[in-house]
Amino acid sequence: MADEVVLLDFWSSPFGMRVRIAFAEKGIHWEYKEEDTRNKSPLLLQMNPVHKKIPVLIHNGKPICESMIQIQYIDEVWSDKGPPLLPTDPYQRAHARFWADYIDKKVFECGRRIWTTKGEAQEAAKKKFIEILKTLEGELGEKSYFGGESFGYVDLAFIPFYTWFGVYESFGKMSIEAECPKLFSWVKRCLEKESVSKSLPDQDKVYGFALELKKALGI
Ligand code: GS8
Repeated sequence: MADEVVLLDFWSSPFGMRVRIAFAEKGIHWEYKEEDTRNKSPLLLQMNPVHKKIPVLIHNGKPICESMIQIQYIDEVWSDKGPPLLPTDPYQRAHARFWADYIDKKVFECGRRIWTTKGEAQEAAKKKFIEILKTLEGELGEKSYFGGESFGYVDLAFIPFYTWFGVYESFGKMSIEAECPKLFSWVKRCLEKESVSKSLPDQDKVYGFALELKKALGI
């Protein structure tokens, strides 16, 4: 029986982008279902009753929630397809999970504060955001990718936020490339991969979306 793979997603979600890249890396055929996160479908509420958030991966009718858990699931279920996303060594796996968790706890929320606040709150968010990026840049060091020579789990966790860099830079009036040049070289290296470039939306489109969202939220 052919696998039925469905992703409930929203185009500008960095979390959804992670899963799209993982599918591309593994060469998996999947069906994209766009959700309206302000008018959630009965399917989304049924498949993710706890968080009610996208992305949701539905594999042969069974839901898997939370993007990094989905990535690990994809790596385990389709271990015979494409390159491995997580390292095999337990210590290296733990290390990769630590950095993906750091990204999850820090990047989205601090980035959101840059484009949704003003004045002192915005300045504090900008300062914190650069600190977070510099920490990630330190972890990357001289390596090509976070895990070493090949693209993997931590790269996948972080690269989707590149599509939001234009939003952070415009609203925060800052240059991420000037602050973190080595991290920016890593971004360019990731974008050279077709699995990444083809899975990510245009920065301008994301910027337009953030503008609309600000208006809609009245901020
Ligand atoms: C985050 C998903 C999320 O925030 C993951 O999958 O990694 N930890 C989760 N999804 C958002 C869209 S992206 O901004 C979402 O579905 N929001 C709808 C809501 O909060 O009601």
